[in-house]
Order: sequence, then C-alpha cells, then structure tokens
Amino acid sequence: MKARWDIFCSVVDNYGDIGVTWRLARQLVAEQGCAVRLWVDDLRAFERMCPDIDVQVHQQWQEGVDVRYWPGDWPATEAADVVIAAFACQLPPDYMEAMAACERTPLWMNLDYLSAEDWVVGCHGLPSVKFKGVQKYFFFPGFRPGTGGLLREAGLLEQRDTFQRDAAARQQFLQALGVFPAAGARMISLFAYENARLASWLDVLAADGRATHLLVPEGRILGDVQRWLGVDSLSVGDVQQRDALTVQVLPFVRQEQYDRLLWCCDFNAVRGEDSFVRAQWAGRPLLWHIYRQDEDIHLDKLDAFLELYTEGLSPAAKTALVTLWQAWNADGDMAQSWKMLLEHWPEVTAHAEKWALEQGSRTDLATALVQFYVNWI
Ligand code: TRH
Repeated sequence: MKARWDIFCSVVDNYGDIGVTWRLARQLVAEQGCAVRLWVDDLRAFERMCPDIDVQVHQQWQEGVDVRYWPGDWPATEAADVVIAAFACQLPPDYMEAMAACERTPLWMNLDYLSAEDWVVGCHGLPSVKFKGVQKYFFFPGFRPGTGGLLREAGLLEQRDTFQRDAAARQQFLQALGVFPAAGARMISLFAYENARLASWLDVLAADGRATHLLVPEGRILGDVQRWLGVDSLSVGDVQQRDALTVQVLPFVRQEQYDRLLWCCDFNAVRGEDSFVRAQWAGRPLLWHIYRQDEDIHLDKLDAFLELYTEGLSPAAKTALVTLWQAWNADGDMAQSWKMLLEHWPEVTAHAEKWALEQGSRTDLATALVQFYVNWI
C-alpha cells in the first residue's frame, strides 16, 4: 500500500510556503508513489501559482495531489503515515491527538528553512519535541552533504539543457509571453522585494554599451521600477525603454514557466527560498534578495551561502560577486559592484553551471525525505 503523507502549509506571507510545499507534494506523488494530502490555510495565495485551484472548494485533486483547505475549525481527520509541518507551522491540536491515537505512530517532521550555515548539518534529522509519545524530527534542506538537500525534480537539469540549447523553443516561449528582445540583448529577470538600491542598478544598465532586456514579474519590486521609470503606473505587458535598458512587466506565471524564464535569462535576480533554488538550477549567475529577518540574522545566512557558493572562484571574481550581493541586501553601491561583476562574466557564468551540476549530483529533498521515512520504520 502507498504510504500516506500529510503536508501542512500555513501561508505566512508571499509565495515561498506554498511554492515549496506544492512542489514537494507533486514530486512525492509523481516520483515517489506517495499518496499526498496538502493542507493549505490560504487557497488565494495558492491560486496565483496554480490557477486551476477552485478557492471555494475544500477538497480537490490537482496533479495527483489531494489538496485540502485547512480550516480554522478542524474536521475530524485520520492521521497519515508521514506528517510534515512546513516551516515550523503548528498542526491543528485535534490532528495531533489523532496522531497520538494511531495504532502505528506516524513519522512527524518539521520541514525547516533553507540555510547554508554550518550548524544545519549537525541538526538535520535530530529529534525535536514530543507529543504524547509522537516524536517530531527536524528535517533541514541544505547544500552540504549531511543535510536534506534541495528540491529538484527528476530530469530537471536535462530538461533545462535541452531547452537552453534550443533557440527556437526559447524564442517560442518568450514570444508567448510577449517578449521580443533585441538581438544580442542581455536578458535579466527581476523578482525581488522592495529595494531602494534598484535605481542605481537600473542607472548603470541604462548607461551600458550593451542592451539589456529586464523582465519583471508582477510583484513587490514594481513600485521601485515605476519610480525609476517616472511613470504613474505599471502593469502586465507594459514595455518601457530608457537608453540601453528595456523594462518589461510580466504576469506571475506557473512554476514550470517561471523555470523556463530563468533558463532563458543570462542573469536572474531572485528572492526568498524557492526562486533562489530555481535560479541555481538554471545554471546562470544570480543575485539573491534574501528574506529579511529580525536582528539582521538573514545576513549571516547570506554570508554562509556566499562562502560556500564562491568556493573555486578566483579572488577577484569572488569579491565582485560578494560585493554585489551585499550591496543588494545591505546598503551598498550597485552601480560599481555590477560593473565589477561584468569584468568577470565568463568566469561567474561557468561557475554557476558547475555549481548547478555539483548540487544536482546530490540526493534531492523528496528522495531524502522518503529515505528518512524508510530508515525510520
Ligand atoms: O515569495 P517569497 O518571497 O517567499 C518567501 C520565502 O520563501 C521566505 O523564505 C519565507 O520565509 C517567506 O516567503 C515567508 O519567495 P520564494 O520562496 O522564491 O517563493 C516564490 C514562489 O513563486 C516560488 O515557488 C516561485 C514562484 N513563482 C512562480 O510560480 N511564478 C512567477 O512568475 C514567480 C515570479 C514566482
């Protein structure tokens, strides 16, 4: 019999919670043969990513996943064999009672936030709290051996390679989005939180000798783009040109399409957790806008990732990349650091490909979760 999995997703803000759990749920079904219920407390956020969702319906099948609305008033529900609380969300108390009442105790895991910090390796897989005999475990995604790895669908890098080699397929994809870049233009995607440093980056792109086509999916950075352009409003489909820079606003697309967008671009600015990982799979240089946390602890996470990611780069290329990322996330000079990075473009591009290959040789997160379960029973 198929193992039954329950994944609980509480949407705090943005799209990371639902983005990660939706991806994981589909992968467990498609590649691991699991029966998965995905409990989501905000179907509107989900709808953005999966337009087929009917937000009025409390139970529906989407791509083989049993999608359930997680209501405040919890219905009596039998616990699954494996229970995942995504990003430390609190399970409904009645569900915890149902877990404790099971004849065969379920495996209960907390799927944690992604971090490249050293301590993650030591904490991955450790027992956490207990509820009436049901033990919870920490499961940490990560970049290093000894962590839970990264979400990566089977054959993803091969699909990417095929797409990146196929100019016609790329052109067709971009044209369907209404994107017609000038020949030889540098393609950049921009998915970020509000960021006051954007203006200085756009200044330098506009003044560059090479054309840039900047693709901006609808979202929080749009206000800064609009201010820089000096226009009253910006909406999907708008295209504006300032010297060498063309700015185009794109709709928020499905995750598979967003992957393709990243694969088309020479450089991707991403944010949060899931888009950050997808940009790494694109095998192209990237810029991470990390999710801000109290007391600036996100900056430690940023440094830890940079330390790991830049291993093998020449000192000058490393400095250029680190300076750019720090400028974007703290208060640095984007213009100067972007110019510095351009001087090392071939090296950072080759490095991004190598990094994706190295990470792609590790066990993916869904497989690691299943292995954890198999070892546990
Ligand atoms: O939306 P985010 O900022 O989510 C964040 C982070 O996950 C952060 O770690 C978390 O603590 C915070 O929310 C609460 O960034 P993220 O993780 O990249 O999620 C965006 C998702 O949206 C990702 O799955 C990719 C997807 N996406 C699309 O499907 N289509 C699009 O057009 C775009 C731009 C993104």
